[in-house]
Amino acid sequence: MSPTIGKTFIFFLLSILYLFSTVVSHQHHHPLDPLTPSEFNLVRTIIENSHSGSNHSLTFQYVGLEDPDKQTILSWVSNPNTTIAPPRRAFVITRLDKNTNEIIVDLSTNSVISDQIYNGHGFPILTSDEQTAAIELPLTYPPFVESVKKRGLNLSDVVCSTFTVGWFGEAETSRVLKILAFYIDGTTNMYVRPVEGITVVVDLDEMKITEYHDRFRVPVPKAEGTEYRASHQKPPFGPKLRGLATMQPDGPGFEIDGHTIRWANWAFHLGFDVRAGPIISLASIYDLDQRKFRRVMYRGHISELFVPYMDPTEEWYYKTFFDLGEFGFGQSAVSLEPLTDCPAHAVFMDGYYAGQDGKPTKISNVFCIFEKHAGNIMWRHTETGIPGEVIREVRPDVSLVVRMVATIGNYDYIIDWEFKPSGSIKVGVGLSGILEVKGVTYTHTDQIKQDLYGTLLAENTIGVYHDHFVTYHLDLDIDGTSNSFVQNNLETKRVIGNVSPRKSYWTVVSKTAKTEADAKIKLGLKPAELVVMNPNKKTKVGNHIGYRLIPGSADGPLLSDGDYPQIRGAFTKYNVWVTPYNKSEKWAGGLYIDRSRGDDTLAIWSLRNREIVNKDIVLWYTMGFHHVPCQEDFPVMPTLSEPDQNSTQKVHKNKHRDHPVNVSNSK
Ligand SMILES: *[C@@H]1O[C@H](CO)[C@@H](O)[C@H](O)[C@H]1NC(C)=O
Ligand SMILES: *[C@@H]1O[C@H](CO)[C@@H](O)[C@H](O)[C@H]1NC(C)=O
Ligand SMILES: *[C@@H]1O[C@H](CO)[C@@H](O)[C@H](O)[C@H]1NC(C)=O
Ligand SMILES: *[C@@H]1O[C@H](CO)[C@@H](O)[C@H](O)[C@H]1NC(C)=O
Ligand SMILES: *[C@@H]1O[C@H](CO)[C@@H](O)[C@H](O)[C@H]1NC(C)=O
Ligand SMILES: *[C@@H]1O[C@H](CO)[C@@H](O)[C@H](O)[C@H]1NC(C)=O
Ligand SMILES: [Cu+2]
Repeated sequence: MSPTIGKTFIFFLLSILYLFSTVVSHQHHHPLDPLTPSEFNLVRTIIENSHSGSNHSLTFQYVGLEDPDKQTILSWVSNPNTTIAPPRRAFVITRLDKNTNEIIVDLSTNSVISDQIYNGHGFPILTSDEQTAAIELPLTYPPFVESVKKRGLNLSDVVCSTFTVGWFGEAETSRVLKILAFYIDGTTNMYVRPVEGITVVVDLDEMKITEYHDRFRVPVPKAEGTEYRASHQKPPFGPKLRGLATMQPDGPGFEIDGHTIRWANWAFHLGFDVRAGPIISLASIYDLDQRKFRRVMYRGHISELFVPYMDPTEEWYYKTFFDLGEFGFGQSAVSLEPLTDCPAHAVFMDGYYAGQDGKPTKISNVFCIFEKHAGNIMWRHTETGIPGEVIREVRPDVSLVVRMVATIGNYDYIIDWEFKPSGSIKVGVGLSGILEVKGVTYTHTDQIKQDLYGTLLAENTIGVYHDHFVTYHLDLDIDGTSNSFVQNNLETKRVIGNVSPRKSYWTVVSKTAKTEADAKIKLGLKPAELVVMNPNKKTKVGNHIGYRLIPGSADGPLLSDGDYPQIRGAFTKYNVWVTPYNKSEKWAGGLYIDRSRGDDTLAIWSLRNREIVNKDIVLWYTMGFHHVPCQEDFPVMPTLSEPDQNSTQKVHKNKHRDHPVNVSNSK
């Protein structure tokens, strides 16, 4: 039976060790549990008290668990009954008087452990509250009101949205963002109806408009044919599921104990963070022979999502978003709908984050957890070769899925962590939602004589070319902390001499990466297996124990290295990087990425070229997609899922439609 199940990792062979005994339930907290609502309130009180006198303008930009050191966690996990639980601490980033402060708060002693001003480049995550405040500003700003009137539009049908502005070599940067307007009369599909030509710049620290331009007018794309709500579609509109549902009369096959989830041979901890969204920790797999859990992944999460658009004109050039570090995947998470976002038997979990005022904000049903069975076969064999017998063995393909959806403006990202009984972990991203489009005067491709940086999707509507680079931080600890990164290269060999009718064959030549420089890899250039393995452990027959990365879409950046967005997004230059573990290296684009200058990225850290042989190492993996919008992406996009599809296939082209669309539009 082939062990090749699952797309992103294959579990090789199990051998010995690591006791990861019963994961604790009698303790109040697992030390990796996200902060609770009362802990958020406590953090707020402690910090406000420490700033008494000047707290009127204090804003909480980030509040999250300050995770204990790995060694502390590992010794607690291996002996939770006798080890004292590590102290609960919060890491907080505030803005006060135009300064960014980094604060560590201890929740057992109610004290501030450290509080320092950050003096480097870049700014923290934007809060929802400040973005909500910013989009109100244009609606009462006389020049904007005048611009709307001049276009013959109704102000009450104008809605605004926020856009980060990037960094393009400016010596001085402040916390500003741009506001763009959209028109909603007659549709809810606002993002396909941009009001072009207007630029509004808002300074977030002042919370006022600091720059305003109205450079040109083009028609707002029309509302007809943009509606996506099923209730507004002409029948027959389907397919209808006719009561189809998966049933689990005996309840789900998994167990949730606080934030620890156990299913089949898996156990892991699921955390929620306002920046990362889901964080999977301490994933380990039960070894039936050894009767113990063995460690696979200490910590895995999405580290950054870089989305640069390819239109260099005045109104569009700056659109080079870093969705995690600017908007927050957790902050952008939406409540999942039972029966549509997740199947009937899913179990839901809520998530909490601190609002700008430090008070806890709840996202109900932020995660769903379910056993997935799509009717597929995991493994089968019918044996008819034995006289007098027919032996049939079939195993259904069932896996455990943890799902979250982050809706960042127009785009919806469906994040799945899928655990398979084979030992593989599959990370999946579904790209859905609505394209970010540009309004133009053109109504037919015959009129177009110049590069429009995109595809004409409908009258007056260009879908602008762009990329999505999803970078994962995967701190694998295969059967222990000391691991190596090995490339098994498939190399063609000539047959020398007259020993065989064959002239050639291929074989595997393994190479262990010595330093970080050896492990920077652009995928797809040569056939190789990429394995994180434990050089200190072997199977009974002597093979090493490891996990292989089975990549999905491997597109790399096409921007020039010296282009500002690419300097900031330099961590996308290679699909794979390996670094030695360092607790502070979590965010591939840097801790402060809004207006960053690329001086705190994975690409910079790796220049130290540290040793990575038989060390605690972290694997960074970037899935990339070049998105050339096609007419079928309008008025909504078919969901593109990775890594479910052929990596060389062009995004969205010729994909089946699984969204309501106006078919007469797509001829
Ligand atoms: C400022 O902090 C003090 C505690 O020192 C608190 O009593 C007060 O309510 C805070 N003011 C605001 C506006 O949050
Ligand atoms: C820890 O204590 C609990 C309850 O007292 C017990 O059931 C469990 O077996 C203990 N675990 C270990 C690893 O000693
Ligand atoms: C603006 O709204 C009013 C009232 O709803 C409506 O009568 C008018 O036609 C609208 N004008 C435009 C240009 O859409
Ligand atoms: C579909 O699109 C066509 C062409 O844009 C338009 O005439 C028609 O009204 C649309 N139908 C619906 C149901 O939106
Ligand atoms: C960990 O990484 C940070 C950021 O790259 C660096 O400043 C620090 O020196 C590193 N610590 C160690 C022990 O290497
Ligand atoms: C993916 O599709 C391309 C073209 O459609 C084909 O050449 C390639 O072999 C496929 N790759 C895989 C892994 O199926
Ligand atoms: Cu896209």
